[in-house]
Amino acid sequence: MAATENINETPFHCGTVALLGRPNVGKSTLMNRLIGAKVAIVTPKPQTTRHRILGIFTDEQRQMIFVDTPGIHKGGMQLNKNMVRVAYAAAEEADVLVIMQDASRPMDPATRTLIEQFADGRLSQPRIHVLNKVDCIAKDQLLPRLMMLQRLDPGAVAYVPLSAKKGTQTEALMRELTKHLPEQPAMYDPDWFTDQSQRQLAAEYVREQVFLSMHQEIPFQTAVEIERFEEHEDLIEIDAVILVGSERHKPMLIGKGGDRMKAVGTKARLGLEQILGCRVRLNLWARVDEDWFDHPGKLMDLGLGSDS
Ligand SMILES: Nc1nc2c(ncn2[C@@H]2O[C@H](COP(=O)(O)OP(=O)(O)OP(=O)(O)O)[C@@H](O)[C@H]2O)c(=O)[nH]1
Ligand SMILES: [Mg+2]
Repeated sequence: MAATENINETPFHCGTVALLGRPNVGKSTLMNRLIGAKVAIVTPKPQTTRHRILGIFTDEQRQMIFVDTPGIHKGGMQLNKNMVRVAYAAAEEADVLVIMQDASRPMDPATRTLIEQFADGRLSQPRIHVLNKVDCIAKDQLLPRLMMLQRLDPGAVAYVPLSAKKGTQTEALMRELTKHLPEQPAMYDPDWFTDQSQRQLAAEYVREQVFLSMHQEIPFQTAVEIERFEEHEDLIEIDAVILVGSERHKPMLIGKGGDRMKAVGTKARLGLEQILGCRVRLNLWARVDEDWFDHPGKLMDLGLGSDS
């Protein structure tokens, strides 16, 4: 046997990477950027992500299974509690932890507490701190911020400043992550880029548009249920119901003469056609479901239980 037979074979690495942090720091934006597809919805409002979403990146040497998580926050409703539980559970199960913060905002006490919590070594996986949104800060603000992070968590394996939105320095993060992935074969088919079904994507794309078009507390009290998802030869037909938490929110969602719902539907449909790669007919309804966000059973039905 030729001695050189295996010499060029680099071992394959595969593992899970939990993306963790306070709401709105850019976790979903980063995951979409790293895998090159929009599998997680993104809005300027905190608490956009409500359940655990996988985004899978595969090349010749590695498979990275990113786990996007809900932002870690305090909130009194059952939905808030479930979201935070989901984030911590994802952290426990991951091979590598990426703890993100928003560089464009001063380090607030809640972010500091979160970093200290992970730094206490309760979880033994390697930790990488990501300082996101560096496109929004002056260069001279970066070093002091990185030094502060280093002081708060000296045991972390790396501190990476980047812009998820612009895609700057994301390769540096990928290189760092690769070092810490276990050597093992791929877990997912290399063609897969998410664990979400088309149905789940449809619900999320509609919810994204609701979040973008509504103000104040209303988006947080909306959810989307897909009642029909039918694949025809040349199009997918989807019936989706937008749940609102109180009677007074319904007319606000619908808008004058149905304008707002129509706009939500059009934008969601265009996004869905892009990701599903075919024509979509999207029919939307609004329904009042009082306090759905505080009912454990209803949350389970919506895929928002504490293990979602
Ligand atoms: N300027 C700038 N904005 C960013 C960057 N990354 C994310 N954003 C914006 O920050 C907002 C929040 O982004 P998300 O990706 O939804 O944040 P998240 O951490 O997933 O938020 P939750 O799901 O609520 O926990 C959006 O308006 C993004 O466009 C960045 O690198 N630079
Ligand atoms: Mg998110």
